[in-house]
Amino acid sequence: MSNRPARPKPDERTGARVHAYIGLGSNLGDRAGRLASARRELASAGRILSVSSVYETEPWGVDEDHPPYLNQVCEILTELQPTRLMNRLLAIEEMLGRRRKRRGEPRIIDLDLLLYGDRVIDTPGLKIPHPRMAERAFVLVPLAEVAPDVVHPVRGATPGDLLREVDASRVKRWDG
Ligand code: PH2
Ligand code: MG
Ligand code: MG
Repeated sequence: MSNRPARPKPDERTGARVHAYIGLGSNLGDRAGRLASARRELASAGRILSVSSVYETEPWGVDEDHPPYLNQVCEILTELQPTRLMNRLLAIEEMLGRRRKRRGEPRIIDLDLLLYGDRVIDTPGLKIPHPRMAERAFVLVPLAEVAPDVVHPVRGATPGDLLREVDASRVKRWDG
């Protein structure tokens, strides 16, 4: 039996198609291989419209001795409601082998829901836009590449606007 996440059931779909942006990250094991597997599995969440370059980035907001990350952003067109989409991302993480123990620990794969159209959601279980995305060069650089005109619905700013407020000097394009 496969442990692949099942295709969305009809009742999980809204019928409305929404552009959503997913941040991918890995700093443990076969980082590029995990990003590639995650991109393949994202097809179960929607149609992949664009994929940024892969960037190698310093660990941010965690112990400095953590290994460097590979980060990337994908744009998808999804019919899943936000909570369903989030649950699917968690299922893909788990299927690729992630087991959560402590917050901020190195991980083989992390899939963050950054933006879901222009929706703003602030519930205990789900916060969109991702609460820390506007401060994170490792998100903003790849997001600017795939969606230079997208507007952060709380800040009213594009990725390029937000990048002027952060240090992106150590976000380097990664060629393998
Ligand atoms: N993710 C974190 C914490 N710090 N730093 C980088 N460079 N890239 C990440 O994806 C990342 C991080 C928590 O999810
Ligand atoms: Mg994260
Ligand atoms: Mg996460």
